[in-house]
Amino acid sequence: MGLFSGLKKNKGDAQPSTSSVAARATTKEPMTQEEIEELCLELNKIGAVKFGEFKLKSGLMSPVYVDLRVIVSYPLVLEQVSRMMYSRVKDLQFDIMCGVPYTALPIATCMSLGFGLPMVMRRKEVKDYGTKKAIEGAYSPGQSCLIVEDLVTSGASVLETLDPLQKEQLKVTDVVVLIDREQGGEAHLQKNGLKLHAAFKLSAMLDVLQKHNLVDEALAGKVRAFIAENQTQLPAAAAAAGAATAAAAAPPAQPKRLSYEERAGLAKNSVAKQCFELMARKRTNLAVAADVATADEMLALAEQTGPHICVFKTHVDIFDRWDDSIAAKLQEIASRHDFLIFEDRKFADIGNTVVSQYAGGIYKIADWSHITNAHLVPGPGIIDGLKQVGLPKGRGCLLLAEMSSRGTLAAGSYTEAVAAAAAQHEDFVMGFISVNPAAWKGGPGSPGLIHMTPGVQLAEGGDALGQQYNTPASVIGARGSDVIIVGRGVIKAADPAAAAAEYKEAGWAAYEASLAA
Ligand code: 5BU
Repeated sequence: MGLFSGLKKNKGDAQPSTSSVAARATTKEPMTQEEIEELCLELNKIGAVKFGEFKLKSGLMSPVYVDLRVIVSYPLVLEQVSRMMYSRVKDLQFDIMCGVPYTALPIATCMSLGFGLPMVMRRKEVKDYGTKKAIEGAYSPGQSCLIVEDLVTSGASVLETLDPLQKEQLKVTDVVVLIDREQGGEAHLQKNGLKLHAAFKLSAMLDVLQKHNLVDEALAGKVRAFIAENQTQLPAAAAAAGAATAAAAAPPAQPKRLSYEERAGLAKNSVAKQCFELMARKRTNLAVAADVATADEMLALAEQTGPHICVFKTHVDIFDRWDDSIAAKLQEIASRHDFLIFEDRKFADIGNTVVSQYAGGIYKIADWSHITNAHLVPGPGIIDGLKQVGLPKGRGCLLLAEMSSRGTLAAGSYTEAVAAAAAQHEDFVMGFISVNPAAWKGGPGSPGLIHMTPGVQLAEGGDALGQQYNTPASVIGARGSDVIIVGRGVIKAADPAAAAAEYKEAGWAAYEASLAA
């Protein structure tokens, strides 16, 4: 094949030339339409791109599956992929190419061999920064560099590669990818001064497979809806990397924070909508955690703090007495003072069990608590179970994405999986218990979802059993949450009503400051 003739032709080049790629191109012709369709079918056949019903690692179902790592095992496909990607950039002027580690490295290597394009490599290991070169290979400042990537979703990994290239004073204006998932990556790259050249758009691959009767109309519709509903936001770190280094272009504006009123209009769960509306109406983002010893104290606290709060959070299993009249009294206070009730039950069992736990038992939580919460440890079946009970009653569920306690395991990929699960169930999932949603890899998620954060006091610190406290300003400001949950800061105060008023002021001031920022 042409690849190997190209290899022979360029074998003797010890130093990369600085002439344009067009001048160096081998005899290979760009691909014909027929070849393009064949390649698409081939990628499907080897399992690199599939449409159907796939269970993701997070347990969620997706109608699309893309894993291009498998290409390395099919040399002919790899050669065709590199040829097709080359055909998209053959008219561009650049001196060198850089593959994004890892999956795109063999593709970039293949393009390099096939078309005589000098290549550099980016080290992925961040720890090596400073001690070893971030970019390996022969290059000089001022040269132009094409980024080669296999798949673009948000564009984050391309931006991670852009940063070290620009630090070496390489000029980067173009990116070539095999597949654009059409989930916002092109726009994010454009904001960072990069033009995306995609060999395939995911929807075009879908068209080819549909034409060949490998995907039916219904499935194609599902895939299109999935693409539309799963538009990405750029991770904060990647956006910052791009902003810091993107040439003279204006830094990409962080999306302006939306007001609670605006978010009420975007909420899909009825309690999330009520909560945003209530917060705006009452000018409070304070939830009080009623961790008091008896039901009577709990009711008294609801009366005292009711005027200052949007949510009253309970742990009713602390009390030695519970009956329906206590629930009725709490509901009456809630409606008089205009707040929502949140039983912090933290469900964590299989779907079938939580149905009974949520609906029945002594507490019958679903009957009186507007909001409850759940861990995603059992998998998405827990959401389905709770939803079966709660949705007909107009309830909302918060998923525990992070916890405030030291050493929590709810972090990293677990938090990401929770965010993804919420996006799939926005009718019942109203938001998250979170601690630092601004730092989440995919951002804080849909603006219709609400973030509530425990571990809040007026001064930072913690308790002897692992609780960690942040201030209202940090929680609502830098950490990007919506609701502060305060327990001991209010209930242990000499005057809980006055303390609630103070937290209300602090939380609201932080919210207004973040809107103005
Ligand atoms: P504190 O007194 O403000 O520390 O009370 C915090 C409340 O929030 C308490 O009811 C906890 O059970 C609850 N909480 C928490 O502190 N951290 C978490 O990650 C979650 C709940 Br979830």
